[in-house]
Amino acid sequence: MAPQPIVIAVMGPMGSGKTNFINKLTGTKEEEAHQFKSYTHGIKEFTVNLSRDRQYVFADIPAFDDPSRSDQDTFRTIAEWLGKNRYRANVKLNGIIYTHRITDERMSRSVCKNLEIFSRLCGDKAASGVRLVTTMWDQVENKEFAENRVSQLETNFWKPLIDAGVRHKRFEENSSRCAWGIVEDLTGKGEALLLQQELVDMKRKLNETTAGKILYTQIHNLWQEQKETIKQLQEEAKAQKDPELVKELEVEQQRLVAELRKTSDEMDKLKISLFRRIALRFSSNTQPNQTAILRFRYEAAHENSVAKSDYVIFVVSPTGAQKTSVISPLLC
Ligand SMILES: Nc1nc2c(ncn2[C@@H]2O[C@H](COP(=O)(O)OP(=O)(O)O)[C@@H](O)[C@H]2O)c(=O)[nH]1
Ligand SMILES: [Mg+2]
Repeated sequence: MAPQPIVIAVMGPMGSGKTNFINKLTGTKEEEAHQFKSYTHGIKEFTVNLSRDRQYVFADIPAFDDPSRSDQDTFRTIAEWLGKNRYRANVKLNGIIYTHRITDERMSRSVCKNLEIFSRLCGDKAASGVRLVTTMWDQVENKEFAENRVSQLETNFWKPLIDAGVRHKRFEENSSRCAWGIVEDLTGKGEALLLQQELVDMKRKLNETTAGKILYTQIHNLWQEQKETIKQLQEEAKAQKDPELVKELEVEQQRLVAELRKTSDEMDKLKISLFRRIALRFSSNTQPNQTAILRFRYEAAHENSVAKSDYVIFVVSPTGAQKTSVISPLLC
């Protein structure tokens, strides 16, 4: 039987160096890399044969916040690739590289978004196969600044990942040697990512996964900000006397309303229905039973354990009146 390839996914925000890193591993410039390239579920994969019994597959995973596609699309593409293609066929990732430009002076919204979804998608169990890779070291002019950035990242933004066992590596040279140095110890058998477990083992829908819920929260926050900006623009336009400026404000307002509509559509696609939300309260019990139902009722009765956004439904009737059979179908 042919040995399984070592599969490594490369993730990170747009422009953080994913494709460049893979190009260094395949030893080619992008336009020459066709001989290695294939698409699986919309994800670009590059295969490198080091020897007859050692084959690598590097996957160039699309970033969130790409203006050319919706986050929902990106998320579905990643999930299909991770879930259906690999995990269901019992092929786990051997490693995940997450790239970050060390030259970035601050964490932009987009960089934060990518990092947050990435960490929720991985989960703690897979941490030993994850590498946070800082790129652009060869472009660093102020070494002290870069070292300060590393400390800030390690003690702040990356702390939960590092605490879970994720390691930071520097792509110091923008060379093939350096890229291989980073991936060479990623040969372990690999652990399932949280997203894979949730989608395949726990049969969750995409929007019900931990990463899906975070994506929803982020889109919801954006939607609220957009709404607030539109309101401010309306007030400004009302107070403005100069007709030219009023016109400009109205044009901007229209543009934002169109954006708000798009955000709202994305949000709707990720929304979890009321019944599914109730069902998910019980989903830790694969065999829903009376205890789970009682526990839920108990939690609901305690003000502090119910979030404002939770729906609480009491099912009350005499013993034997089929309460469980009414509730159970909601739990699958
Ligand atoms: N000098 C240098 N350039 C880099 C490095 N990483 C990425 N780049 C360049 O930064 C740009 C964006 O990188 P790319 O790999 O396309 O980012 P992606 O969107 O994450 O795939 C490209 O022009 C790369 O050649 C690096 O470590 N050093
Ligand atoms: Mg790229």
